[in-house]
Amino acid sequence: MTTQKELIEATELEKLKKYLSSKPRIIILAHAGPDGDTVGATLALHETFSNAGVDVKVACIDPIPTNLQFVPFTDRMQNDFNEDDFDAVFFVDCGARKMTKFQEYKERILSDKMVKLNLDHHPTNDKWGEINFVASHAASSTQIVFELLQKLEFKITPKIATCLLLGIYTDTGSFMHQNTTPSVYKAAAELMKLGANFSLIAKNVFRSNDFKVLKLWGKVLQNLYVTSDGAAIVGVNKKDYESLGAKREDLAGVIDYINSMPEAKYSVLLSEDEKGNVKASLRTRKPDVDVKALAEKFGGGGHVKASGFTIKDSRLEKEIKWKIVEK
Ligand SMILES: [Mn+2]
Repeated sequence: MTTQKELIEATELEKLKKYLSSKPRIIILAHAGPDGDTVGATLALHETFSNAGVDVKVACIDPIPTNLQFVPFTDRMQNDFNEDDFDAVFFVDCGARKMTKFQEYKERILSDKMVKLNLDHHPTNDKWGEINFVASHAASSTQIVFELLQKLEFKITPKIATCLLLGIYTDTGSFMHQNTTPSVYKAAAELMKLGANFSLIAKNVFRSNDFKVLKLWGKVLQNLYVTSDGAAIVGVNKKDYESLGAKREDLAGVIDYINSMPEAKYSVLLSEDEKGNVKASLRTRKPDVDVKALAEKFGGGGHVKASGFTIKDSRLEKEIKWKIVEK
């Protein structure tokens, strides 16, 4: 049995307890373009902290996506706040402060006058807070929040457990990514024991696609081809999604679906964005193929098995094959 390193450092926990006893007014911030992890983590923190009598609010600059509207407490998420009402910012799931996108409007949140709490699992997070709960070995921020709430002995209700399980589900790709460790399964099991509603999460997040998204995916799959050297390639023009009333974001996940073909050496999804650039997502399931190196040739980057790049001021043309041309 491997012993899993703890996610919460004792010194940081003591600092937080001491700080909370000074009755601060805290604003919890999610990152812009919110995903299941940042939404679940911030709302779970908001609920437990308020139940414990902490003066706390929660905000995200962007609206919560439709498929996450089912999450408990979403009505509390503000898209703005007054800096003077707070003493501290609790950044959640933000590798860098700018990920909240609030800094352009709120200078004080970055200033030294505001105490910064930093809870995150991104490897790039260099612990810039006054109090840090940063663990890159955690699969999700919600996993860190779960451990934090247990250590603070705050009550975890079934709704809070649902928020936390959501982040674990989404950041592990429903337990399919490499970050799915024994401790992830253990946390998920404990959250279910606490009453987390996993079928609600599965139904809304992984088994819910609207008509236009299905039509778009159909179009993408229809246009897919495999090159003579075994690359599965497809391109998506702006008009492909706009004509269906869909958005480029609706393509999220389609690359992993294409990459499910065992015979493909690697997969490439090229798509035009709204700003006149072509974006490429690359995936491979072959142990000897490095798509990061390929992306780097085009000024991009990422991981060995999943990477991407952007070609600015360009569009896609399809004759027999897709090609990227200058605008
Ligand atoms: Mn995350």
